[in-house]
Amino acid sequence: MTLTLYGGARSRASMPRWYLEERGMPYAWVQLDMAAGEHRGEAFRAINPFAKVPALVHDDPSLPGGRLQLFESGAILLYLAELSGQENQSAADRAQAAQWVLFANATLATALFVPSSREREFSPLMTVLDQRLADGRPLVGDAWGVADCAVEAYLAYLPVFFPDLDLSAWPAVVRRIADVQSRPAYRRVMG
Ligand SMILES: N[C@@H](CCC(=O)N[C@@H](CS)C(=O)NCC(=O)O)C(=O)O
Repeated sequence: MTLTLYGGARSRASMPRWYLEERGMPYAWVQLDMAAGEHRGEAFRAINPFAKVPALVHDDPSLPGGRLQLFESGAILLYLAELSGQENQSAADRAQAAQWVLFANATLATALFVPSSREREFSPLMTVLDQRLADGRPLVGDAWGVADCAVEAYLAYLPVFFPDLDLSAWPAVVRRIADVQSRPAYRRVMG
């Protein structure tokens, strides 16, 4: 089986790439030259017709047609979680993992990156998240997993995209960002 992840420098592809590194799953990394518009070219549109990264190609004889092509970072993350065999297995745990991945990609991402939402939503959302993270425990089950990867990846974007933002009102978030930044797999991806 071969996993090929397509992304760009400083793109959302860092999230599934971090997950692959954490789980020790072999993969090929294809970094598109997005500044030159490589993601809009015919070759990549055959993988994701919406011309956005990340995208994942999974080649495996057991798949219909021998291949699966996936876009949307959340869908890619959840698929990798399933393939890894290292996530919580109950239906309830899987549902909660999906809940956090969707929260990260829809609610949290909007509150961070859409300026009109940021003003209204960022602070209350961070307050609730801080309370949830205060015990230092994983979001689902007893061990770090795909839910943590999705939420922490966005939290760790904060000092990158908003270096002047004061996070001191949310100490658990600050601690979680520091934990993420010290993880070897994260450092391999983010440098
Ligand atoms: N919801 C999508 C968003 C994908 C997305 O917007 N990716 C950006 C990079 S982070 C992109 O490819 N932008 C290129 C463009 O819009 O031309 C996901 O999570 O995968």
